[in-house]
Amino acid sequence: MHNLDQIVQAASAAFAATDDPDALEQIKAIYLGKSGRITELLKGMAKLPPDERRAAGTAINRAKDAVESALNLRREAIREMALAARLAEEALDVTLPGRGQSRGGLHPVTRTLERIEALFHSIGFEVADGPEIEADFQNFTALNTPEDHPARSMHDTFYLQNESGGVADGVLLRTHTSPIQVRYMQAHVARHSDLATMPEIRVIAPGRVYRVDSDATHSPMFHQVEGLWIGENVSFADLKGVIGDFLRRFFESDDLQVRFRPSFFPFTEPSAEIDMAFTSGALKGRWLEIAGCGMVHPNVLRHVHIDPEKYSGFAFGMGPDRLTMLRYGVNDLRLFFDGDLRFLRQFA
Ligand code: 2NM
Repeated sequence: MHNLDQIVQAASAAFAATDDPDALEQIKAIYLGKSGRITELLKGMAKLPPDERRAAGTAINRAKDAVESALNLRREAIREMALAARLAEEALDVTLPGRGQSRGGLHPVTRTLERIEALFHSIGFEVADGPEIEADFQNFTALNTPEDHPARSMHDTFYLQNESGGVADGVLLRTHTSPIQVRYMQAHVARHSDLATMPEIRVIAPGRVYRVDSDATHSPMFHQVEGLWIGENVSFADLKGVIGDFLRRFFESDDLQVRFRPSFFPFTEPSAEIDMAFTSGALKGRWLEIAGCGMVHPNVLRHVHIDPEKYSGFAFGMGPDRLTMLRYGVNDLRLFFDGDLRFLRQFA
């Protein structure tokens, strides 16, 4: 049957001409499908005289087998080509040198903050935080800051804009971490309805603060840690003890002197600057301004509904950026905030 050989040849050629699995199945249908060429021949057998049917059936079935085996070979070949292509594409050269992993580290100011938190935690202080976008009440009013105080001016404080570009009413970037302490006192009072038996407040408030100021020793964003201890009979003597112990533990040295110099803050009365001098080493004998402090002003206590006749307390605020400069001998504050890895890696 000459015609059958041609069909097998044509099918094999068509299979070989494609490397697409879907196209291959479509070509299969032309030959072996419901009305494919081989199938039609098989159907046509019914019309043959009975004595020719057997030979025709054998020949057609042999052609059908040949087309099927050509199809199977091509299917296998296409599968192997696809696999080879995928292996080539996803090849991984395990002999290439690795990219390496660099070691991370904490920012030097973060290390100082964690150190301060651990030291105060060890003497019973809680660590609190609060929003960096603050309200005028918590940042200024509750802290006994007069309406006309220069710190409230736009020269010193970043105020947020409202949608029409004007100054949003009483919304600002906190200028110190004191509003954290105000919020802490408000929450404490709310928790303890019986103020006569309210437990002591012992809390430190570390965090970022913002002021309109920028030069070698001032950054518009810097850090503060403030501390607050409120109770019955908490005195300035307690303040001196806490600060002196803290500084000796922070600098890991007993070779230091601490002095309290009269000063002024709206939120404390009396108020003082805390100076410190090492009595040995490279900085020996130089007095360094290290913090501000004082007894919490009665008006501050009244603003958070604590009775100043029953409770008193001290507060202090220090600059961990400056403490970090002293501890590591860094002379330019801006190095901490430039993000230069050559500088920062030295602390990792
Ligand atoms: C300072 C100096 C003196 C202070 C006061 C308060 C609060 F909330 F209790 F009133 N917190 N921090 C304070 C007092 C801060 O920084 C130089």
